[in-house]
Amino acid sequence: MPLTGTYERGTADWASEQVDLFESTNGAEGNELRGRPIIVMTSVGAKSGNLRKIPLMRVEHEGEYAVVASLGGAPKHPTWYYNLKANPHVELQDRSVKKDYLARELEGAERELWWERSVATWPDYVEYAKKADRVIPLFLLTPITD
Ligand code: F42
Repeated sequence: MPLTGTYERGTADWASEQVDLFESTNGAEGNELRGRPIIVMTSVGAKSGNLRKIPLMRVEHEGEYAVVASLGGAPKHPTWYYNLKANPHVELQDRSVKKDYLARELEGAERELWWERSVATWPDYVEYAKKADRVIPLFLLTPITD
């Protein structure tokens, strides 16, 4: 069941502009960052209830995706972290394919497995983890198949 609501642009212009390009070309353009693939995730704002769309690095394995709340190693979580905690039903578009997913924050061995997969995709996450004085949260997005 796709998400419905009013799209409210984020305040990171560079990211919102990448969403614009990605969506206007149905994922054919704006689908990379420094040559590495990205996806666009739509979540429901924890406070606004509006739709929030953000580009994230593409970390995929057998139809499931991880999203990494790194925010470039900032000391605080990105606000989308709180959206997923409040509203775990998200949409993810990978190139031209958009599906519904349930987001679950990972811990322990499961988190380690997906952290390795994330770093293999985007090695900068290692630097971000050193810089941030917090444990960078990972969510696993599992397809909703109803
Ligand atoms: N960010 C990552 O954290 N990880 C990545 O792997 C990543 C990859 C990436 C690739 C390409 C690209 O262009 C950007 C990339 N980013 C990545 C940046 C990412 O797209 C986001 O810009 C960044 O993570 C910050 O997300 P944010 O949710 O903190 O957005 C900020 C900029 C924002 O828009 N804030 C709004 C504001 O008004 O301050 C609020 C947004 C929001 O969701 N508000 C909630 C609501 O209710 O609507 C309330 C949330 C709450 O409870 O406070």
